[in-house]
Amino acid sequence: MPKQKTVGFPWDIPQAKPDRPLSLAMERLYDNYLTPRPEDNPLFTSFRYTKLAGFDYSNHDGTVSRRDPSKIVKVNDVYYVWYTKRATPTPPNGAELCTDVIPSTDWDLAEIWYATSQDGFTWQEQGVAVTRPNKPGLGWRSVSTPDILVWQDKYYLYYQAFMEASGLKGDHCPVTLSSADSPDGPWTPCNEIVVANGAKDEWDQFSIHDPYLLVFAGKIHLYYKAAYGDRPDYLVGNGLAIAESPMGPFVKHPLNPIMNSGHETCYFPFRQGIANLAIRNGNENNTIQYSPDGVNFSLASVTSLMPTAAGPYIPDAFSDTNDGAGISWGLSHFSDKQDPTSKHSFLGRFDCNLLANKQSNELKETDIVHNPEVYFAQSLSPEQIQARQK
Ligand code: AAL
Repeated sequence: MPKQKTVGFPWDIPQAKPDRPLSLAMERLYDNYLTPRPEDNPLFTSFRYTKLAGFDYSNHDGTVSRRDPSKIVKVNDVYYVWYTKRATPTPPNGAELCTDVIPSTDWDLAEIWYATSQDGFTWQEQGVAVTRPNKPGLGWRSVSTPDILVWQDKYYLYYQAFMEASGLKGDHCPVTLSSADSPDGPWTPCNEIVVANGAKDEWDQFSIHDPYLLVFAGKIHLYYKAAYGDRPDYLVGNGLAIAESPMGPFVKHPLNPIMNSGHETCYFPFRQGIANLAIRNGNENNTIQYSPDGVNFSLASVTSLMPTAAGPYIPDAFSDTNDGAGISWGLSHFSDKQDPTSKHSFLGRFDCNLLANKQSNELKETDIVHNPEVYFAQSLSPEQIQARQK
């Protein structure tokens, strides 16, 4: 029997946009998202987190911090990750009280270390990759927030090079690189700024943060983050600089900023284009976005509890693929800021389901139930309670 045409919106969810007047929200459902149900959307995921084995944090007393992991690469069946490591006599003490050995922020007086793993859960710290040069060398105060590029069989670590304690004037730094023939080093610093801060009064005049490397459309794409405007009224955005070889020149895209939201950068090849996790900060915080050209991004899904400073395992980050496979796990950091006497960060693993050829329905949950303590951790201060009781 032919189905009777309903007057109201149909019960069987139409997979394609139905030919009928639609509310703005329903127009958007079909225009903005790959599928009407997030559960069916390859660019929607929920996240799961697992603690890592193998790292020592000095009883989490704040003197040891590991944060801002790079993307993960696999070489000869071994996973590699690079990250900011701080090992200082005290936790960060703020810009006013910092000295040559006491850090201002969690990423001050840091070095770049690396670790390897066979399974992504248990890691072995292998040692330092990039140390701080003597003053006034680039990054003498701190080297942090690395990412890796593999290009023509050579390895390149890009990272933030601080020439003053972070927090003195802001979080100001440019980006430099070190290169090596093997992921185990030794790393040779290029001793040059490879992505310079913007000109005076431009949005990225003070900081080029979170360099993040992919090879796309035959060229090296370096995504980065900068915050513009005076704190606390600042806006965080991402920029793109493109080069034909690792030392540059990196040409900033004329449309920068290319993302209006998102703190630490996280991009990966997806099908013909590039996908992005917009994490922390901005109107489009907690979204996953997609761009066919690596420049112009649109919303692909909205999610929650995203990994901070995500560094995913990306098998095809540098293969200039036209058929990006997506991601299913990586490392992120967790910052313990509650107690100022033990402030530090530690690495953990996230799992997700952002595979282009979705093989399972796992990790496609929209209704994430949190432990009540997660809510009460966001408590009002005693002063705020008092003000509301008046
Ligand atoms: C991070 C990153 C950059 C900033 C600081 C350390 O989350 O955005 O690396 O400079 O915070």
